[in-house]
Amino acid sequence: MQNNKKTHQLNSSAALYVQHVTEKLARFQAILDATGFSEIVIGSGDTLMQFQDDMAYPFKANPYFKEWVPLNKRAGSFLQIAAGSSKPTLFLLCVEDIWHTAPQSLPAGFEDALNIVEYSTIAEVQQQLSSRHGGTAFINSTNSLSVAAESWNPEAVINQIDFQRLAKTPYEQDSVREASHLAARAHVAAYDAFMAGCSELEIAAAYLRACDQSENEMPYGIIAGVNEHAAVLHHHDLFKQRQTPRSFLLDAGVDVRGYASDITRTYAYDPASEFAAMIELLDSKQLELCAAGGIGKSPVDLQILSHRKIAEVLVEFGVITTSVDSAMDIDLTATFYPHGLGHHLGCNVHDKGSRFANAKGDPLPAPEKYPKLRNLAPMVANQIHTVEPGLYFIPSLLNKLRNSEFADTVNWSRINEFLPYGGIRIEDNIIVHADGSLENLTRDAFKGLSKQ
Ligand SMILES: [Mn+2]
Repeated sequence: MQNNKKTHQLNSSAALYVQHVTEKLARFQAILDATGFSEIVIGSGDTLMQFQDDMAYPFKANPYFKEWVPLNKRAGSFLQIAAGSSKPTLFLLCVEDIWHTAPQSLPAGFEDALNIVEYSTIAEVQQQLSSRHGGTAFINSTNSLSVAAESWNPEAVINQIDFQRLAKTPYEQDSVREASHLAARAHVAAYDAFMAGCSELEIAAAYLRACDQSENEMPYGIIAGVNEHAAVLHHHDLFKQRQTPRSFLLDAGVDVRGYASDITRTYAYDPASEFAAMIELLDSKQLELCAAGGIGKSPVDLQILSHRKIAEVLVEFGVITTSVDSAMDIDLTATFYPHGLGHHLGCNVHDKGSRFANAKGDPLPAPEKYPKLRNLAPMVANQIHTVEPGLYFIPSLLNKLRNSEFADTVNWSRINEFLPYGGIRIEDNIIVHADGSLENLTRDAFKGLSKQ
């Protein structure tokens, strides 16, 4: 029974993959037409050696390659997308190697979408490059095919590729959906480890075991903050010492076929604590923010709305002593919520393309109040977004506030009560469907599990 189910899943993702490649071919044909090149060749990247050592850094294929081919461990591969061709050609490096395990291969059925050529020297790939007018645009971290400088990562091509990425194919959506299911299960295992009093490193080990992945396979480093560490936005340096548990923030995803889920949950050890109530209120605000998205909605407007929601939580818990409106006027929430509401998600965890006004790559201006905001373009159909408001008690930012003219707009004794809990972030991944509906991949993935 189990086997049948597995076979069915493979078949359906292979069918989706064939459809994905067809759709990407049409989009890249438009890029070739717009930029005048006769082909685009994308390299997966090269193995990078550590300085003065015979050890390599862990290899990860770049997102431009992963967008086409789910081989994220295969260095030295090239995908050739030629104008007018019905299939892209995948060049795979195949040399005798007694030191390493056999290289990663494509999932069953995926090879139908590609012409596959095995090569042993780079000259064999170079011989296949287009000699037609317009020539080859080559996308890779190094110019390993020795194309002319102006044809290596041409900005016009890169911008067009980034822009078309905004709308995700059904295959891409399915990959992030599957990555959400795997990650949700692992989040619950991590929660159980936290409640058992485990160290941050032990919690991360429980997470990896539950999703059956290695640390190098994670789409980004696991952020697992117990107690005050929940206030460190990217707490990657996980502690080995066990601590008396109060709070726990876990930001971790899973990679499926090169596509990431990106999920954050925050838990209180004591469900009767005020911090638990604060998490619950922020959770309801986060759901309101998820529902506020949609086709044509501006991430900038949502960013402003998210600051209002954070102000509402701070007022409710007596952390700030001003009204929501005056907190917005003096930008008081920036002390407690110093990051963006979310980002576009895909084969880059922070996927590209959402800063552009058009396919040419003309930049959209960031709002004056949030100059670092990267998510600027109105949402489009089939885009995947993260929604991740946060509320933290970060000592360095609080010290700045204490030394500012607005020091008396907060209740410092309340802040001292919450400081030992670090902070809260709740992050879901949402598909904005073409029919206007919103699919919350993360909430769906947690349904039926023992912890949400
Ligand atoms: Mn995120």
